[in-house]
Amino acid sequence: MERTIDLRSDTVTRPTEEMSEAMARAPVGDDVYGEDPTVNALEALAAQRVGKEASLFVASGTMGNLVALLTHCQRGDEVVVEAESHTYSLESGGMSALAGAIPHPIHGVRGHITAVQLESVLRPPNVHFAATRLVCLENTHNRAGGTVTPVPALRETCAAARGRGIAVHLDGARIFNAAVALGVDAREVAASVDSVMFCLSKGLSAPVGSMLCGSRAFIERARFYRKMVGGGMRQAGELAAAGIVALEKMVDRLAEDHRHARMLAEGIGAIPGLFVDMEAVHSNIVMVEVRAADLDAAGLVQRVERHGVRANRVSARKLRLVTHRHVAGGDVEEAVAVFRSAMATADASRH
Ligand code: TLP
Repeated sequence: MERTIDLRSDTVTRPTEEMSEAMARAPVGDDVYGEDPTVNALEALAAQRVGKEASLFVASGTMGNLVALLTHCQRGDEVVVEAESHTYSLESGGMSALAGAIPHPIHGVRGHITAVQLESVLRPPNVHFAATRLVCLENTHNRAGGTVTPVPALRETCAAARGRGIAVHLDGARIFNAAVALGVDAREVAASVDSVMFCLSKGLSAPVGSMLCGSRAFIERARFYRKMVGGGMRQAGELAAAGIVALEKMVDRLAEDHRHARMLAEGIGAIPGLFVDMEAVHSNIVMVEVRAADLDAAGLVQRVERHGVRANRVSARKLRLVTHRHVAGGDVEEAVAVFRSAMATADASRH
């Protein structure tokens, strides 16, 4: 069996050797008492990297978004979300089931809720209406294909929200991909939002963990809600040590993942029966539409998997490919060849 080229997600990245070494020698303590020096160091570093006062180490991106919702909202509050956002569509309904919020989904423009779109759905206070407390943005936007929202567009939506006394949370699971793609500091991407969550465990290669960042007062309350959902950790410094390496060493290399994604998109987009919207390829994600009449996304995923290429089906006709540290330039070429032959076989079996 040949080597697998795993394009399902950047979450499959394994820790680097430097991370494993840092984990083995990390000084630890009980973090629920605030006594883990490595967690404290990671929280200070993460806050600084996105320009916020404080941050909180959480088990996952899903937990970070949930804790943000619990901290911003009361039960019954309305949250404006992008209709394809991870928070709304891929977090097991936690927004309603656990935070008690009512989502108001809007189809954004390449994953972004514009200021004009936001203005058009906000209603004046009235006894009939749930109180709109929060807007959730996502940058890069996963389902839109890793699309990046530029800083001025973020700023406009945040200003529209702020003008109505509404807070903004950014699901920045891949905020460093956005920053690298835009050629700006992550602080600029996060500057206009009230809170931001980002993941250490995706392209940055840490084994576990995400950071929720915001003002000192916000993070103090978030710490309470993290405990409530069972996320208080003890000697978590071993995990935090990998997170520190992720932030210090793994950000700049994301540019390589973006180059590979573009190569992959160009190669796959040129295969008859497959379509890639090149305008949407901004970072390390490529969405592929299967346009062949008698093959769907699930069928194509199965076919390429037989040749060692793994992809995720996202809908009947769409599959997702994600580049990361374990995908080299040669792997991209090989993956394109596997897709090409899978489509050619599909074509031949029709005749
Ligand atoms: N996304 C995962 C899957 O859940 C789809 C992936 O493979 O891309 N926000 C965004 C934008 C995300 O893409 C993800 C993970 C999360 C939040 C949740 O992070 P985790 O998986 O750590 O809970």
